[in-house]
Amino acid sequence: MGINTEVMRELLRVYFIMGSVNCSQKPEDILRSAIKGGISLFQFREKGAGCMHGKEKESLAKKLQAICKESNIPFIVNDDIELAIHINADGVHIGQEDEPADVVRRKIGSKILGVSVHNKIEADAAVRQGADYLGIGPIYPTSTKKDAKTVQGITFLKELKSASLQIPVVGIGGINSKNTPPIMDAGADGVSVITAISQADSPEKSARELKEAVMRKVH
Ligand code: 3NM
Repeated sequence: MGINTEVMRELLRVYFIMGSVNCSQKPEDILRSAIKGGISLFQFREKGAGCMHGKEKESLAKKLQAICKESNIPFIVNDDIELAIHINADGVHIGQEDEPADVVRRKIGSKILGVSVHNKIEADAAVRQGADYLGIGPIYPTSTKKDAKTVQGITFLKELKSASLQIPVVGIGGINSKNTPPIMDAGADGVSVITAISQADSPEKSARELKEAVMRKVH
């Protein structure tokens, strides 16, 4: 485990994820605005058609990392463990297609480790292998992740809650401030979003509304 469980729960409240292809304005501007609105955690996810690679990707990662640092927002890297280690990110988020969580845990030491899971077997394995939090999705339909699994609603979140899993959990997929309440009621510690913030006219306002929706329901 890389981080105190209660601190992790607080960081998951409004978890903003983005890469250059998700942004209609400059990524740096969107991130600054989202931070003003009250996001609690940021993930750099440079994926999808037309995304950056190599040095260009690293350069954007460093710029966004520096912006997060100014505001003490932990900076998580999606999938790219080498990049995360190279730039000394605060953590990594991996899916089931990536290296096993225990292998990643050994590579990253005490950095934050998030794992996407879709059923109880994957969840139990991720916990055993040293995950700090679980990502559960897609809760609602999303067009952002082309290879997203079947929409699962809040069923799996509820199952995890009734299993009394102690690990912090965050919902993902098609989430906005309006459809946040059921996710929190089902036992999530917070919501992670791409479009709701990255494509908003005002990322700041959108982040603030998400935070308000989450805080009304914090357990
Ligand atoms: N992972 P938006 S859904 C990155 O189900 C990601 O694991 C998902 O984007 C999963 O907030 C998703 O725009 C996309 O729907 C989330």
